[in-house]
This record gives sequence, C-alpha cells and structure tokens, in this order.
Amino acid sequence: PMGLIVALDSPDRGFEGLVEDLCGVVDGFKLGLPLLMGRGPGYAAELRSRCREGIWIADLKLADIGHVMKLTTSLVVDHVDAVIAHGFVGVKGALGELKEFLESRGRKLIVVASMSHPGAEEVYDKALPLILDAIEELGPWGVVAPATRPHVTTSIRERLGPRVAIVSPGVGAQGAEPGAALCAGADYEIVGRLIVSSPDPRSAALAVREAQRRRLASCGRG
Ligand code: BMP
Repeated sequence: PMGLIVALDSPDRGFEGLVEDLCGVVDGFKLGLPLLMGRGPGYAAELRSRCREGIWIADLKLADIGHVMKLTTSLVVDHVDAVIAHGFVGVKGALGELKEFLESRGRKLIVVASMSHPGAEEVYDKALPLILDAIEELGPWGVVAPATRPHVTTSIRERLGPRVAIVSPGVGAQGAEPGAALCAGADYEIVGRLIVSSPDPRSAALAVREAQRRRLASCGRG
C-alpha cells in the first residue's frame, strides 16, 4: 500500500482550488480543527463537493466522555468518512460509545496510538502499551502512528496486526521522509505543509508519491 492523505489545517485560506487540483492525485484529505472551527463544520461539505473520491477525515482529536464526543462528531458526521479521537480516554463510556455511533452512521473511527512531536517521548512512549490494550479491545478501523519515529509505528503494526489501517503524520515539515512510515508498516502517510504550502501543490503531491514509490522499492515493500 502506498497511501497519501493531505492535511488541511489553516483557517486563513480557502482550499477549494487545492482540493480540485489534488483530487485523484492523492487518496484523501484530513480536515484539522483550526480549519473546521474557523470555517465551520459545513466547510467539510463544501470541500467534499469539489472532490467526491478518496477518504475524508475530520481530525477532531476527540478526548472526552462518549456523550460529548458524539455531540461534537454529529456536527460533521454527514460530511466525512472517518473521525479521529485520542486513545487515552479508554473504551467504556468513551471510545466504545463513539465507535458505536460512528458505525451506526456507516463511518470509521481512527484512534491516536502515538504522536509525531518530540514530546511524545515524555508520555506517549510510556503509555503506549496501555493505549494499545484499549485499541485492541476497541477494534477501530484505523490508528495514527508517527512517521517521525518509525520504530514506534513498526511496534504498533506488530502489536495490532495487518487488519488495522495505520495513518502516519510527520512527513515533510516535521522531518520524516516520504515513504519512511510506509516502510515501517503504515498504510497512509499524512502530509500537510510540504504540499499545502507549496506554490504548486499538485506537483508537490506527485513528487511525494514518486519519493514514496522509490523508498518503498528500496525497503522491499514496494
Ligand atoms: P504537517 O505535515 O504540516 O506537519 O501536518 C501534519 C498533520 O498531522 C497536522 O494536521 C497534524 O494535526 C497531524 N498530526 C501530527 O502532525 N502528529 C500527530 O501525532 C498526529 C496528527 O494528527
């Protein structure tokens, strides 16, 4: 697998043209909280009308009781295929309820297993076995694992097995090279600024795809 999902985060610019340019070139779009709060949840529907293919993910980074996570999710659930929540809140009364709600609407749950920033070492690396216990019990469609720390992504793949989708941010602006997370076991790499801030996002996305292809060939997964 050689997936590429583009992260749209900035509330300060319209992404309609970029979505049209990247439609068919990438495998999906991840809509961040600043974008959804700044423009309103309905902006997800507006953007999606510009590209009716690929996976559309609302990155709400939910971390609350189930009741409140469902209320938040209900604002975008009609416009996206998947929603991201944090893993550390646990299953009972939280992620379990959210998963049931999403599945009743034909949507997918993606859970953060670990993160890409340096500070993830302070807490996430210590908590990872516990978070993975919760994820294993929950059985979400996908998990988030860091491209910047590929050994963590590999250990998440080994622990959760081949069926869960792994989406991996940290490529480009945060320092990981395209294809590194795919070689470590991820299914999709999430790329924001490297593509979105480029003067020519379509060429930047095509260059990422080519770099992913070469890297995958060299690690023997291509
Ligand atoms: P960029 O490629 O511009 O660094 O963007 C990365 C994207 O991935 C952002 O939308 C961010 O919210 C998300 N992300 C991350 O960077 N690290 C994580 O551990 C989890 C994320 O969702």
